[in-house]
Amino acid sequence: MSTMAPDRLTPVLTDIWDVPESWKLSTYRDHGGYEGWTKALTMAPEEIVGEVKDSGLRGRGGAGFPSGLKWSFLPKPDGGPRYLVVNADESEPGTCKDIPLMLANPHSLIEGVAITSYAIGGHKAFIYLRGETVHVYRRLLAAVREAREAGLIGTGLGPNGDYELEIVVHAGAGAYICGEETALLDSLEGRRGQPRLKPPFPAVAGLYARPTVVNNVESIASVPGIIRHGKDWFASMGTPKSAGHGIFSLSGHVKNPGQFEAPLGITMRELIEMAGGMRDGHRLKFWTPGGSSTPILTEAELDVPLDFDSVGAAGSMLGTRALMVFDETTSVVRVISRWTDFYQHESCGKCTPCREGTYWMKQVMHRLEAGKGLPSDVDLLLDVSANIAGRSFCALGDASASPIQSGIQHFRSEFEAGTHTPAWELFPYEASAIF
Ligand code: L3W
Ligand code: SF4
Repeated sequence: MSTMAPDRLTPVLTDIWDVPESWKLSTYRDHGGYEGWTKALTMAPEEIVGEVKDSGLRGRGGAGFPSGLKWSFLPKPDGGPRYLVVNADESEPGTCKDIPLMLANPHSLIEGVAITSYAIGGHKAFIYLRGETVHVYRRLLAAVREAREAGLIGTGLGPNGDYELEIVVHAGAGAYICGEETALLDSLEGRRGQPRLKPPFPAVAGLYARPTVVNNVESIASVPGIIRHGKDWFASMGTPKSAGHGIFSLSGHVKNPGQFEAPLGITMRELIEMAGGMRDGHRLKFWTPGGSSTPILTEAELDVPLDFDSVGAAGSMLGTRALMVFDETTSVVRVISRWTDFYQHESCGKCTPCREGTYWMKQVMHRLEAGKGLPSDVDLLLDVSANIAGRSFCALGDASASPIQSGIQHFRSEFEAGTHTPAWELFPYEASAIF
């Protein structure tokens, strides 16, 4: 189910989600599907890149990097292959937008893959999916088959019949780190998924060391609308530096959790209203803008526009717009302890600060949760997290530190409540008194 912000925008990504059999090619085509692809095939590839660049589309996978700019980083064609890889490894705690999108309207992604591949001069594209989501895997496979049978992908495409495109759907083995783009590429190549050193960025040396564009599902699914309706249409939504619309996934203590499509720049207060408000008789305690990886915020930030710059200025990150809502019944220590378990489990082990640091943070969080922490534990957490953030090989390390640091910043007393004064400090003795 998707819900639109009233009077804010005509639904775009979620427009047919509630139509019966929305995932079928016929349904998508009845609602203008593949018109963007037909139009794109009459355009020069560089014209498409320019259109997406000027639309202001920024990556929807968390980092917000300008999509058209990323495509333009690809070196000039040298006759060798170049690839589009779609990052469909959605697994950020709280994020639930790419999987519903692929289930409800897989053809919007496939159309975006076709347009993007054509724009970058690629003939083979991969959709790297989280392995556990078998139902999504089947739906994508069926949709790719439908598109191939309808002559929308495959061979003999375009007015001159000289363009061809193959789409491969690949199911990973289910590791959060494989959402990091270079770990994803290693995994796709058949290796253990661990991040690569950047630069070189994938745009220069990606899959099989060839130029590769890696984009999130929602970024790619936004491309058909831009081509169909034009860059100005897209840029007219959102804010000047965070253009367009996006899917916000709300979970937790609201009355109607779910996906809400809205222009970037909408506020959390408005989104909570769209979700029916907080549970009856309860009030907001804290929330996350982009899942557990982004510093938590409180009631004070309810009116911050949810765009890349404003959320950054408020001390957090827009990230994947995974808005987890917690009311006053929630123990902040317990929540952050669960998230720390997650990061410790998902740490790939490649670098020491993250591998060791997440382990120690987990031990300390468990002590505090059980009310058996030492008085020095809160400062110890700050010390360990400061030695992970900015010192790890990839963003997972930084992400593991952010809930602890922001949690202590906002709710230090709750962490301190989990400490106790050890017996040896309550009853100090001089060793000389015994011997
Ligand atoms: C060429 C340059 N390309 C940057 C490209 C780069 C990548 C994109 C963004 O992390 C965030 C992270 C999570 N030449 C380039 C260049 N690029 N400079 O631009 O790169 P970057 O490094 O800013 O971010 P990232 O490594 O992609 C993503 C946050 O998202 N996050 C996590 C989301 C989790 C999921 C999931 O569940 N799968 O998406 C949530 O907030 O913490 O900060 O393509 O190659 N000079
Ligand atoms: Fe692996 Fe963590 Fe280091 Fe990233 S920060 S490379 S996940 S150990």
